[in-house]
Amino acid sequence: MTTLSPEILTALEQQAIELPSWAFGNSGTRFKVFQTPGTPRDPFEKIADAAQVHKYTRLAPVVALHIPWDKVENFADLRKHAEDHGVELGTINSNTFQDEDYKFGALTHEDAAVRQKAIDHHLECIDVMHETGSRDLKIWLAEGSNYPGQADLRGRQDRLQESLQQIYDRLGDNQRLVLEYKFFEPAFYHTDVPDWGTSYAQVASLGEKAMVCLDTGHHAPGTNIEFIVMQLLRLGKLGSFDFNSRFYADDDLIVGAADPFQLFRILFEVIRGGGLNNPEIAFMLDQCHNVEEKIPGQIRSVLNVQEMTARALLVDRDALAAAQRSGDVLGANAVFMDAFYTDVRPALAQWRESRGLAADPMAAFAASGYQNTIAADRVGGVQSSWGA
Ligand code: AOS
Ligand code: ZN
Ligand code: ZN
Repeated sequence: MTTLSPEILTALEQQAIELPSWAFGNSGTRFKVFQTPGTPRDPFEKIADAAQVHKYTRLAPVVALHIPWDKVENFADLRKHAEDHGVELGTINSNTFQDEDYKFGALTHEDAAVRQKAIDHHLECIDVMHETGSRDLKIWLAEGSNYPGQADLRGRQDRLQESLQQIYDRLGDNQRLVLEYKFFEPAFYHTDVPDWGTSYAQVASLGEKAMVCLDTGHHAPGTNIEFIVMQLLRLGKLGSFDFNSRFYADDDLIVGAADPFQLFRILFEVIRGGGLNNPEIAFMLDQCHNVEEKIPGQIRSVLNVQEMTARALLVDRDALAAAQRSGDVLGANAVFMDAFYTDVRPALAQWRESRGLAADPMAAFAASGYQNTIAADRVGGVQSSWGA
């Protein structure tokens, strides 16, 4: 069995992954939102479910919220509820993509009144952040156009800058704005924040409290995502990840499920760039569990991140650097692949037991009976995110 060094175990001990509240609600394909027994009926129940993931893995101490999906009357109550369950509230995600007024854009809209409405929504999110104790306001914009000529690309970019500036100016001293990019969808011809370069250009001109969010599912097939991770870390502008995996487009499937090697390569660059356990970077999941059970889906996800982190920490960086320096192409590749092919699961299971956790969190959760209890108790779980 591979053993993990004390340095690696210390790094793993500090790992913290942020769970998205919407992963616990029923979400949809374009065709059907399937109902899962026991689905939370309100944000309080989503937090309770998220806390189960942390209970069995000790990897997920923070829950990200979405406004308005997680709007409650009193956010101080929700914060207290989270703390009582051993987790804290994290990133606040805004929503300017489900409103009739935003048909032709929100922060980029030609009409100043619509832009103001979208800006005001973000100011309201900042107010919420003060109550929840959140640091990050995450902005993903569903803005773009479908046909060449439909929109003034340059004008929209200028308006976006002005709108973001107004939001940025409202941030508290310890708050940040993270701007997510996505190359297409829902618009198909152009998107206003399609790539890391655009996000970087926008946040760089805002100031130090603005960063880029990298969603792993938001790139064209074949994109070298770990290169982008490296570059953003190098520039000091990687604010957060939205982890998930994809086969085709923005699939929002379990991180590490489609391409564990890509996750390994990304995490290697995170480590190389000083990003692991760096408080400046939020390691968030952005996933939907449409056909699988949601709590086990999230447990599987954080374990996948942990396993690939452990493997990436196993890369012999001295040997790698020596091979790189001497032009030993295959030697360097072998050092890298040796770590990737190392099965760390037995060592991690043993380590978990030494910390008072179950060796197999998936099995322990299944045996706990929690899923049956919520299925019996909660009737009429609500759809919380994507889909009709
Ligand atoms: C949309 O494609 C993005 O990935 C968003 O980050 C996210 O899924 C949504 O805004 C929920 O907050
Ligand atoms: Zn995302
Ligand atoms: Zn997405």
